[in-house]
Amino acid sequence: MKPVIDYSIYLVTDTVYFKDDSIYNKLEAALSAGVTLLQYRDKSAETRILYERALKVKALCDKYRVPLIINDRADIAFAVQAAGVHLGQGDLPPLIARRMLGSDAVIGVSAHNADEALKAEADTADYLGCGAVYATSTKKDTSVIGTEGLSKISAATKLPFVGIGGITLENYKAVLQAGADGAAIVSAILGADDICQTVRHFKNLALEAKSVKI
Ligand code: TZP
Ligand code: MG
Repeated sequence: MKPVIDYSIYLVTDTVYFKDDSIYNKLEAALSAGVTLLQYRDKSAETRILYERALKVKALCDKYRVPLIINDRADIAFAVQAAGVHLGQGDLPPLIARRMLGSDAVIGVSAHNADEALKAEADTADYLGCGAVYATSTKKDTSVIGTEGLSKISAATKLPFVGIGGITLENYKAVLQAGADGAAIVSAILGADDICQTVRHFKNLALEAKSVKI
């Protein structure tokens, strides 16, 4: 069965945090404090290293019963039995990843506008990652779509979607108010002095936003 996913606090990793093994303590802190979904994203490691790191991240996710998504690589997702894969516009087509991973796999697609969102929906994507919402030093080769861009995607698609790019405790609620089901976050969590406290803070904001919606 396809897992039910809570997209509200979607932690995404970045290669810079894999310089040493302290990343695993950081991820465990974030998972223990209530991250709802985790993406292992590591753009420059060799395949064997990617596989070994993904296995470690998978063990942590399993401990906290949080689904794991692998960035770019359907083969690594299959190898570590992750919940699914996240694909950019230049990665494998979603339908091919679906054929590789099966109907229960969670397939996410990066969409920068309504056309890409509708194409991903037709290609059986389960969710969209939309951004960059705000400028970010974590990924410089991307354009900024703002919360206006999120609202346009929200109007165009029925798929759940998360905002990504420059999302912090200060602007998280604006992302949810633009229609997003959650936020994909790198540096505001992994770069925080107190990761547990930061994730709890995001959690409180998510709960507040939910109670306003109801
Ligand atoms: N895709 C669009 S922006 C981004 C990615 C992977 C990086 C987000 O990182 P941060 O540190 O949360 O801005
Ligand atoms: Mg990619």
